[in-house]
Amino acid sequence: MSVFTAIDEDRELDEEDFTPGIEPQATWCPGCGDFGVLKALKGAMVELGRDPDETLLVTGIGCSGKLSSYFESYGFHSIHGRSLPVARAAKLANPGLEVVAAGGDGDGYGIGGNHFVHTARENHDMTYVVFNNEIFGLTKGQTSPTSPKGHKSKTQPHGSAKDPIRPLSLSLTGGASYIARTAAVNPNQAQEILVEAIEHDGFSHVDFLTQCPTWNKDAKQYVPYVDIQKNEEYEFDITDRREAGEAMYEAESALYDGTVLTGRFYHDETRPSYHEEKQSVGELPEQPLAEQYFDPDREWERSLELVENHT
Ligand SMILES: Cc1ncc(C[n+]2csc(CCOP(=O)(O)OP(=O)(O)O)c2C)c(N)n1
Ligand code: SF4
Repeated sequence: MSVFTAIDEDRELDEEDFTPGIEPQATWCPGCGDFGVLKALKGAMVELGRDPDETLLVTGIGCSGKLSSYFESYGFHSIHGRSLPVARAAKLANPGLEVVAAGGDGDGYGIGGNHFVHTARENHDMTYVVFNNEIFGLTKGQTSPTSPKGHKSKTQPHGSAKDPIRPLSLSLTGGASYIARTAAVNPNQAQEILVEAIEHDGFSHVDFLTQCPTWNKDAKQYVPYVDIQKNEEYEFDITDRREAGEAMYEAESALYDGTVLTGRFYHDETRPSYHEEKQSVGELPEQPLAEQYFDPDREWERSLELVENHT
């Protein structure tokens, strides 16, 4: 529970509570998959009964990065590829916050790839949502780390010579304790997965397939998709690292051949989070940083002082 809670706890929340009172509420292109992520995230928060003022959404740069402006909660629109270090710092300072980080495939698997692997390795308790549209959207459709081999764009006019990154396998190798893939075209599954990911105590990685009708019209592989949990052919033990790895390998190989396997791939509920580990060896204070300087009687006074000192 955050020390900053201001909302009546008995009140029932709905999606409007996570909708900021600004116009326009989103400037993504018509048909953009990013709308699906926003909708699923709002739905998940309502289902979980999380208050906007107990939640922090940190984003990187890109069309996906705009999510923190379109979602009502504490928000931090950070720099390209750096949402995870910001999110980690905030979570350590105030573990009562529900922290969600988000960004594009270029943001998360390209420029922020190193942070991705190490945040997974340390198992920070947060949810990381990567909008995977297989291109750089905001900068007009250049080849990204998840673009298929041979993908032609202004940056790779003769086609990409590189195999795309395997984000699920990378995440597992890194050490993430919850890994799933979902798609904007499947809002029910997306919401279910986000609920599970947010509830999980540890690093949850959700690779969210999103369509970009403006710059990536060729990406048809999002449909039809298969939910591996609902298809006996793909049965495996989600808690077994080796079996999960094999399922991911299959999913990541099939994606570019047109079979989209979505669902939960790995769930380890036994591994302690970074925060728990550090606290158990006495490396983190009992009282989090955010609470050490919190004085409810002086909150507004201090805010005013801050504003006055910076104007
Ligand atoms: C350090 C840095 N390098 C490059 C850019 C330019 N830039 C802005 S958005 C973007 C691409 C974003 O693509 P992606 O992360 O895939 O997100 P999308 O827009 O597709 O959601 C780039 C390269 C930047 N803002 N900062
Ligand atoms: S450019 Fe693509 S990713 Fe960006 S808002 Fe438009 S459709 Fe969405």
